[in-house]
Amino acid sequence: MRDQDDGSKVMKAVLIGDGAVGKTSIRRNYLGDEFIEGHIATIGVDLATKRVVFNQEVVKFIIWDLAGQPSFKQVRGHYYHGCNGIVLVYSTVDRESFDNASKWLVEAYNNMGPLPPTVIVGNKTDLRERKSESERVTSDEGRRFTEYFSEKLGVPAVFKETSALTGYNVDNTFHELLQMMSDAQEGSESDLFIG
Ligand SMILES: Nc1nc2c(ncn2[C@@H]2O[C@H](COP(=O)(O)OP(=O)(O)OP(=O)(O)O)[C@@H](O)[C@H]2O)c(=O)[nH]1
Ligand SMILES: [Mg+2]
Repeated sequence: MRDQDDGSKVMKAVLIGDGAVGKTSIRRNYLGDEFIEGHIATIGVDLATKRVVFNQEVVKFIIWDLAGQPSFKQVRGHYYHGCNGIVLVYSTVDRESFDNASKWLVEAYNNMGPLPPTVIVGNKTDLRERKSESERVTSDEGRRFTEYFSEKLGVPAVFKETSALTGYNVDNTFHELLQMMSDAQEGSESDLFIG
């Protein structure tokens, strides 16, 4: 898709996952905004846009940062449409948020149909050391879940661990998503060409 104003390429992604796992914090870090200590729950949805140079082309990257609380389910439904990438976040120190990851994929599927390229993100790695083993979600668990989901549904997916506090792996996460989104777009354009 192209921006109507300046003709640059537009890529749209959606940030999903349980409340308080750090979606907004990751997004803010990516945009260069400072870290906020307290949890200010997103109300419905926040929109972020960033101009990135990707493969020597200026891309307008639009990120819909959705509220994780169950009460916003209906509102969220509207924002999945037209997105060609997903960042699904859980907290590596909140096992319930990891257990809920597949529910988020179901919600995405119900609103989008076959899923676009997805990054599964285990956030808050800076806090993991302080937690007991039973509370921590390990890297292996995150990786296995990602592989399982990717194979089962035939969706391009990668696994990343991040800290929105230190910024660890945040740029890399969005960069890989853009790469996968761009690959998928090229794939579908060549399908059209062949077909
Ligand atoms: N230590 C640490 N705290 C984090 C990290 N990411 C987020 N937090 C904290 O976790 C809380 C929730 O972060 P948010 O980014 O608001 O979470 P959210 O997923 O956007 O939550 P909703 O908007 O309610 O869905 C805040 O108090 C953040 O400061 C991280 O990587 N490390
Ligand atoms: Mg939020």
